[in-house]
Amino acid sequence: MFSFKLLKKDPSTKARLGLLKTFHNVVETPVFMPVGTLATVKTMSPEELKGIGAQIILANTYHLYLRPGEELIAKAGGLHKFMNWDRAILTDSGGFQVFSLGPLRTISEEGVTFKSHIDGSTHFMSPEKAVKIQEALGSDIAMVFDECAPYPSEYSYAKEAMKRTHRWAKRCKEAHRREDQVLFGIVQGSVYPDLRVESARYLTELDFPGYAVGGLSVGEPKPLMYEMLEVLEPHLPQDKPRYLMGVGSPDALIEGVIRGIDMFDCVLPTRIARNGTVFTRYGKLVVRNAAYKDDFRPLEEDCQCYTCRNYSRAYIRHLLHNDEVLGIRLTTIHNLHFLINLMKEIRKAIKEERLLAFAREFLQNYEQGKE
Ligand code: PRF
Ligand code: ZN
Repeated sequence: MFSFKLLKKDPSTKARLGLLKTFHNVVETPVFMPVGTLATVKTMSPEELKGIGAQIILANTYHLYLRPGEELIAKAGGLHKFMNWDRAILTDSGGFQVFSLGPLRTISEEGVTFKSHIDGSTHFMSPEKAVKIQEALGSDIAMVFDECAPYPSEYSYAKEAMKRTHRWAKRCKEAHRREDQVLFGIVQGSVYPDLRVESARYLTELDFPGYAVGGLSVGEPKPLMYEMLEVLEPHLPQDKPRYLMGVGSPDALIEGVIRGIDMFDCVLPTRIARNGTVFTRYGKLVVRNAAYKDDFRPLEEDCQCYTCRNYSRAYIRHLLHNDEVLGIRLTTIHNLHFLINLMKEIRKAIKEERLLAFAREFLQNYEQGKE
């Protein structure tokens, strides 16, 4: 039931146009996946998300395991039913979240012992457990439990983390049972080209239905991230989807697509929306700023989103300054629409074999700024 079909490869870049058939819907790639950590894309109803054009969303194993617990979600009939979302869901394994806890965790070959960020209680997460929880959640796509080495990491540590990630990926694969869910592998290796190649080779041999690139966008300079994607590209199978984890700035989405990435997720659009920052074609705009006090233009001229068709910068700024909930809902709608629409334009440009020209123009506008 799950499949990935390559429709077209761009002749002048590594970009790909594809169809990802999940157990709930068919996803057009390249795609951006909004993040719904706690089984909700913050402030958005599923109807609104669909209205914006969201095809697949992400949820987090770590957070849902801690609260409300995967048994409760299974009792509700699974994550889709629990949150009333009938399109695809990808769950991240919790690897990244657990490793981000810093002093609150200890790693062993068996797994990771960590303290809950909610109440300080002690928990243990292993590859087998991460798979079991994701099976209980019932997502369409589950992720292996990996170790994301921080940036910067010494070569020796990055190698050790990568090797452990490989052993854990194998254990995840062996533990995975659900037939209406697929499990993706995660490439690690920090910013070391030989480790990245080794990781791609090892995981490809295990044969996953999709491959994620983890361990990037963790503080390294963007050119280094792009270099890693270029190093990896020839070593990832052509006929499987590739997912760059935790990347969602407009420029990095384009640069990622050009280097052969099909899927992205990031909290960036929803997070910055809640502190009053929005994407525009000419860069980010801090609508909270005094400059927009009596600016009655929409957040972005020509934007077709619900927010821009109906509300002004001045009104949204007023809402945000008074902590009115509608303010962060309106900025969230615009930011998600912006990225989802950008991916739609990218797909159209690939189809029409003008991706490079589109990318050049977009990046020039976005980086040079205006207004
Ligand atoms: N591993 C997992 N989730 C992730 C990452 C990773 O390396 C990243 C890195 N950008 C984001 N989310 N499991
Ligand atoms: Zn808009």
